[in-house]
Amino acid sequence: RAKNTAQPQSLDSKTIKASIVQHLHCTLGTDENKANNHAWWKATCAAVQEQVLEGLRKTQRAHYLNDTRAVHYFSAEFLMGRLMSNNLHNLGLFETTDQALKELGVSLTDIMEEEPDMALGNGGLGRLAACFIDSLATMDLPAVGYGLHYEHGLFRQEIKSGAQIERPDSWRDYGNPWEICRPESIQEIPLYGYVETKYGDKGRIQKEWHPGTIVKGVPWDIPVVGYGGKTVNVLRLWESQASDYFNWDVFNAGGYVDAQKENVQAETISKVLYPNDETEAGKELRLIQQYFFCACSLKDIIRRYKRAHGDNWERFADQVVIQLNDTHPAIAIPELMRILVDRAEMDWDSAWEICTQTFAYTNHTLLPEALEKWPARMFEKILPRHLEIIYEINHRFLDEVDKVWPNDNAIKSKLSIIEEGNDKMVRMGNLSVIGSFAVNGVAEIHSRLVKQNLFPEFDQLWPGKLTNVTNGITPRRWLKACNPRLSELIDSKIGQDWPVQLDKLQGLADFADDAKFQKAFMQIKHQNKVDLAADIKALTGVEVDPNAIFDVQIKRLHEYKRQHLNLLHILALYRRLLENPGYAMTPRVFLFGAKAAPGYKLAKDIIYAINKVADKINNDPRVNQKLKVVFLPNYRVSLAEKMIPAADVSEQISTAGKEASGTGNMKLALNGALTIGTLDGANIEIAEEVGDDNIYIFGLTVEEVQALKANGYNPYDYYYENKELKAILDWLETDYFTPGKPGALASLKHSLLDGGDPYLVLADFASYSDAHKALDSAYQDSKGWARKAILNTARMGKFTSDRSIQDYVDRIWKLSSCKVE
Ligand code: DL6
Repeated sequence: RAKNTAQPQSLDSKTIKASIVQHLHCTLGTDENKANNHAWWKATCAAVQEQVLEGLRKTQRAHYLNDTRAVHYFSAEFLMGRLMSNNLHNLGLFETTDQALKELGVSLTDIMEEEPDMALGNGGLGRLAACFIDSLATMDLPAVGYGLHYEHGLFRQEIKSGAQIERPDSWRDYGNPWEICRPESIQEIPLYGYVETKYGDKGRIQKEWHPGTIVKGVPWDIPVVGYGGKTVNVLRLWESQASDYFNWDVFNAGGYVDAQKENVQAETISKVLYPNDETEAGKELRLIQQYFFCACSLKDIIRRYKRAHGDNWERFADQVVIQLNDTHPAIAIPELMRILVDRAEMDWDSAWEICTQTFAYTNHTLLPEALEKWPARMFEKILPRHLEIIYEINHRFLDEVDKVWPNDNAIKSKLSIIEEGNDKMVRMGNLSVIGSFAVNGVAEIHSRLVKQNLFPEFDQLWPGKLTNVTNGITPRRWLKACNPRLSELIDSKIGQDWPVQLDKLQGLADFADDAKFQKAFMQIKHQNKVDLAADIKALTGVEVDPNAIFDVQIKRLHEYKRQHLNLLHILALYRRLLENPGYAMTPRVFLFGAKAAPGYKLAKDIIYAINKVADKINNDPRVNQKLKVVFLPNYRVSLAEKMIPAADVSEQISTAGKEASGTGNMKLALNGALTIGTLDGANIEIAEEVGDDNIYIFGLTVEEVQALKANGYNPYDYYYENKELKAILDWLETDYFTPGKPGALASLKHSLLDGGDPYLVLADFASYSDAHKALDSAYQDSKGWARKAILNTARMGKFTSDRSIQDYVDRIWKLSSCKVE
């Protein structure tokens, strides 16, 4: 098992201080008297980056000299967040830099707030990619992350009168100190045009793609520092620019304005991240984005391969493994085929052999609306040669299917890459399975459902190809850096290895009943809550009591994640308190953080409803000593880092079978929050680890959900049977929460009744409410609660992303680590 036990390197504070000041003077052209926090932040980044680049140079040399096999992680999203604290911790320079800055009269905590989040992702899928590249570097594994250098990441969310407003995100307006432009590795990428068929030697049919345009891919490298600071890998992100060749042509013909138009069109490709989580818009630009970054990345990989192996392709699949993060990069499969067959003039079978030994694919969702399909006519226009190649892959694949299921047209049409119909579609999921040597889901239950429900025939056809790798999170960011108080306490009990050997947290279980340790653990939780309460006040003006239970639901807003189930329960508590002011409950603060896709009307309605209910409750003196609701705007990685250490309760309440894994569930439990959750995604594995006494499981199981739906689910049954539920839903139609605007929250009620309640919110309500009652009474027993919280932290070892990466290495990638001295 690849393990990094290296202790972080040391540099004294005097040296760091001198370097920061030097950069303040010579890089930023200012001085100690004039510099504001932003300048100090930049100067500190520059000083840290010197160390980072030294590590990068050594790593690249070691990988080159050892001619290592490497994994190439293709992902349309990398949700990196801020890098300064992460880099300082991983280099082992956090305390020294803190000290150096103190001596200069500057606060490290304050200047870290200057860093904009690098939000080049929507949610779980993008953040997983960020955790994975951290683990890869920490475990000294040769790896490159490949993606898009979006000019604008995920939109900034503002809340105006309760409603979400989207504002553009500008994460690199004043330059990003961590990235390095590499003009020496620019690639040119063809698009559009037509395909010419030629006859070559010995009657060989030769296809030549005559592109209609060419765009330039400019690489930006973000160094990824492993914990211990030895291996520094690269995240290479491609920015699109107009190709010089085309510009000059038009320009010379006197078309200055047209040349500018070309510029704008080309630059549009990497302009903005699509803000849809779990759904695909089917937009031409999105397909171009996908092709653009895959084509650039493949060229980059091949250039590097050829430097070591010349034109001999035989070792390609030994040296290169490409992991497709969902189907977004699936177009890389026909692109590699095109390169091998059309450019390297390889025969089809040899090319296909290389391809199917190179790619592996991770599935992240079962939601039908998120399974990508592209209209064949769109392909034909943008990537005409790729469409031909896909047809050929499909034709040969269906011949294989016919051997197993002779003359079975139903199976053929189900497994085909092409969905027939008036508007033929290319199914990227099927293409990914067919073109890969391994396919994995992201939690046990999800992988089982991928096999049983999504791709059962593929599983029959290729036994063993479909597998599971349960997700994980990096404990460096999600405990060590974000929760320094708890990290220090853990260090004092079990030593300092746990960030790279998370199983060691088990050692904390010995102290779960130790009164002194319980006190220290819960005092830290309290202090983190005090800090968060101050942030909440600053961000929203709402005052919350750190003695209340902090109950947190933070994730993208989606019906399947059921923030509205949480809201219905809040309304139930509100009603109970109004009807019975003595209603026994521990004071509770419900905290939400969530962005809705801009075009997802009901998701935005739910945000509006949460805010309106929050306004009413927070200003109702009859209840606001016991109940508060806060929606924190602009949920993002850096806000998660503040909320997670302060959470007592973690809401993981998706409809069973819908959340592939979840990773927020892992982060919260690691920081000592107790989960209230359904038997869905990784919740099931978390429950197995922490034990039934230390988690609050409720609701229908996957099988029960399926049975209920099969028998004809009628939400009205629950509405009429449960008086409380009926009263709450009816309440939403009045103007109680939106004075003067009756019906402003009614869409929620309608989706749950006339809309058929597709995610079974009403069916799970009673069980959810009971679980909350049990949780509330458990909190009354402060020692019992402390024990549960400690055991959650102690038993989360499985969920380090180092374990996930080790699983990929052992079962899929077959990589070896390469030490960097
Ligand atoms: O695997 C990472 C993450 C899971 O933890 C979430 O459960 C899942 O919803 C998310 N999936 C997506 C799907 N996007 N697409 N396509 O973000 O992946």
